[in-house]
Amino acid sequence: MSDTLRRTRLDTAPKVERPRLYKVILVNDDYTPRQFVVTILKAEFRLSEDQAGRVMITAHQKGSCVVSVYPQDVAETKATRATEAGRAKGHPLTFTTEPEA
Ligand code: TYC
Repeated sequence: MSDTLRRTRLDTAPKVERPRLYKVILVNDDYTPRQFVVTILKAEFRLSEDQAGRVMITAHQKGSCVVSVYPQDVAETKATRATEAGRAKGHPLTFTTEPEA
């Protein structure tokens, strides 16, 4: 390798940016049973019973609640799977995603 190339590489600061994270958001509705929401939060997002209960009640009272943050593809896959699990049982339960700050 030429000196010119070597110097260029050493002078270049490594640009390793962390991928942007996406929030998965639980949206309240008037129909999905509370216990079903908790079950989905535990199964799809690996929340404990306590965490799932708190996230569910926050969404119920405030309209929505951040469940967790993940890289974009993971966030979208989990939101879709969790929403479809509700649809499969006839519930309007909805999870959305949005970029973190
Ligand atoms: N509001 C629902 C009820 O009273 C429970 C619920 C909570 C549904 C949170 C969705 O994201 C939700 N049965």
